[in-house]
Amino acid sequence: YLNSEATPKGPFVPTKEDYQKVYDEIATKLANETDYDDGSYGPVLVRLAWHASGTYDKETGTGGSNGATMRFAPRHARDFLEPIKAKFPWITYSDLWTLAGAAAIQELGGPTIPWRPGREDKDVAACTPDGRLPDASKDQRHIRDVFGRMGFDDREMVALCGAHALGRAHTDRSGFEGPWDFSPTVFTNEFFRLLVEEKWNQRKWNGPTQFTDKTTSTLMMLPTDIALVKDRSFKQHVERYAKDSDAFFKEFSDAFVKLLELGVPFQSKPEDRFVFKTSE
Ligand code: HIF
Repeated sequence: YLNSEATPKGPFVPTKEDYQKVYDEIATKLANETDYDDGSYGPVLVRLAWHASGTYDKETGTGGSNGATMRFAPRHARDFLEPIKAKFPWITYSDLWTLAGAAAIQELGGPTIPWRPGREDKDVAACTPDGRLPDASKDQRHIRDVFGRMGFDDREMVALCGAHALGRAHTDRSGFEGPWDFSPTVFTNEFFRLLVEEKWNQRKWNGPTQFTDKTTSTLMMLPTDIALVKDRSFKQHVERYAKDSDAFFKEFSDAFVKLLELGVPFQSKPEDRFVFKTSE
């Protein structure tokens, strides 16, 4: 790719500063556009980054964010990022989607998510078969199948699940409804605290099986979320993260960095990752 900043010697090679500019643009747009859901597009960007990455299969080495081959990229997230892609045409979609997820977590008060570029966009032939993303109506065996296929252990699976502190479910998308906690635009360990401290009853409604908190009946847990406290091995990490926010932030960051890098044939080393500056 050649642009105006290209030197006569060769193509434009973006530096950390160039990627920080993309980060800053995402952060500014997140701060300015508060008309969505609970006031932030951040959660939907986190979900985009995870869905782009979560098709990875460690046995075959297929799937993952490299390629931007996700067939059902959610419209809200794509629309949000399209002007940023237009402004920085040198970034690949797969780098942009994952960078946006990392940026959203940092901007919503979460841990830093060190990130590095190197994903290429591929055509539709590289798409993975459908059905690699998890089904929220299932139990702990399914969580272990899906995240085990990506190469995660129990501790990492539970840490990742803390991202459900962000955002909400929508009846017109998944069929489920509601937020997981009272601050769905702030990254916290509330998901774990509520799982442990609240009593969760099955919601009486016509929709799919989901759970609601006894105290306010306004919150939601998916069957896969409740599975985390039904399973003894998972539960010990839920209890630990409910008590220790720092441990959660640290272990979540490590697991999320790993998620965003699955299947990417980087030329760079892990120590070359960029740590972006969060906005003021
Ligand atoms: Fe989610 N997830 N997720 N998820 N997810 C939903 C929404 C979000 C699962 C199911 C759902 C992860 C794992 C799993 C986010 C981030 C992550 C919804 C609701 C469902 C059903 C969608 C809708 O109706 O809009 C299942 C079964 C998972 C495996 C256990 C990750 C760890 C928690 C990997 C992850 O990072 C985010 C953020 C949202 C909120 C999106 C929004 O629009 O607000």
